[in-house]
Amino acid sequence: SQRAFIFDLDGVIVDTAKYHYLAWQKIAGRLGIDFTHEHNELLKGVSRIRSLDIILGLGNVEASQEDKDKWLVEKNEDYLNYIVNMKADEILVGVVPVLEFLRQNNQPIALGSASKNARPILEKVGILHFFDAIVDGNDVTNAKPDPEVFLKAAQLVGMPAEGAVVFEDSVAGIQAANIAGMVSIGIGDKAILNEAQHNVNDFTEISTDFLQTLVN
Ligand code: G16
Ligand code: MG
Repeated sequence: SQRAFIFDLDGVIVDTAKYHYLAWQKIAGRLGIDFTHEHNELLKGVSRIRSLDIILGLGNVEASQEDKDKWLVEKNEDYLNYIVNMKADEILVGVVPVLEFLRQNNQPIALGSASKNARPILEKVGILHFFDAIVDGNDVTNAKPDPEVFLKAAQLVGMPAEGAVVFEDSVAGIQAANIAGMVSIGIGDKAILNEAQHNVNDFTEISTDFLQTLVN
């Protein structure tokens, strides 16, 4: 049988968090805000606009909407300069074999990401062709843990939400999947992603046997 297999992007397919970090650091640095790696964890799966508000909050910086808009554009231009050089070797370990397995077993594959840059990133690393549908930051109004992004993804591939499988590295994303009645698979730290129905450190820990039970 078939079900929708929905992948988050950042932290699941590629580690773009490091590029978001570098780009945000420039903005934070100019504003005299100390923005550490630990702070960057707070931004995972969070929209661009919300991320800026979190960073400004860390430094107790108040800003006009005009300034914020300007910084958002600058941040993204900088980020785009980092991702333009991305190649297939930046795809996280074990992802491609899972995509290939799903393809071979005729399973619909979708992306469910908060990023507005999802499509060019998939293209850069050469795996855009695996995806039957892409739902990203351009398509949703409600951020995770709202299930909108995953519900739309299932809908676009013509599958019910119930029983769809979601691969996620953020707590909000796992919650969104659970709310949608989907099978949530946490990629990363089990202690942090303790609400997930299944946990793995990375895709190499997802066995063919396990995948087989999902597609039977
Ligand atoms: C990703 C990242 C977030 C980022 C967001 C928006 O979400 O995890 O840190 O702020 O996208 O990205 P952009 O500025 O490219 O629109 P996800 O859902 O792919 O993990
Ligand atoms: Mg993520």
